[in-house]
Amino acid sequence: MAISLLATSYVQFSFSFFVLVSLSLDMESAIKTVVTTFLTSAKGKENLSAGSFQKLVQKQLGGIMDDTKSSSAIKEMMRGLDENNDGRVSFQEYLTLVGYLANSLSQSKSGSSPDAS
Ligand SMILES: *[C@@H]1O[C@H](CO)[C@@H](O)[C@H](O)[C@H]1NC(C)=O
Ligand SMILES: [Ca+2]
Repeated sequence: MAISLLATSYVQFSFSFFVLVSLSLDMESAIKTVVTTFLTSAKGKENLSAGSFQKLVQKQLGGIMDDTKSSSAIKEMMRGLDENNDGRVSFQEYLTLVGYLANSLSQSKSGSSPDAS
């Protein structure tokens, strides 16, 4: 009896441990994707050119953002991200976009998005 109870809690423990591990691996791979997406798009350079940024947004963010088909909308967004106004998107500036998207996602999931009337 005691053994089977222990066994049950062990199974539960390893199950929740497994869930925890797979969740964190999920997050790890998401972070790696964020980094490699930038590096691949930058093609060895430190910052993204306007053209590379546009391709990145069109290829990777069409499902999460509106207006990714409009190159003028992407240019406008890039101007907003380009804090030092050098016409390029640095890794930090790119993270601003990632953070903005993550924030919008969490607001729409919790139902407190301003445009979710
Ligand atoms: C890339 O951007 C960073 C930060 O904006 C800047 O310090 C650096 O000089 C830039 N590098 C190139 C190659 O343009
Ligand atoms: Ca910049």
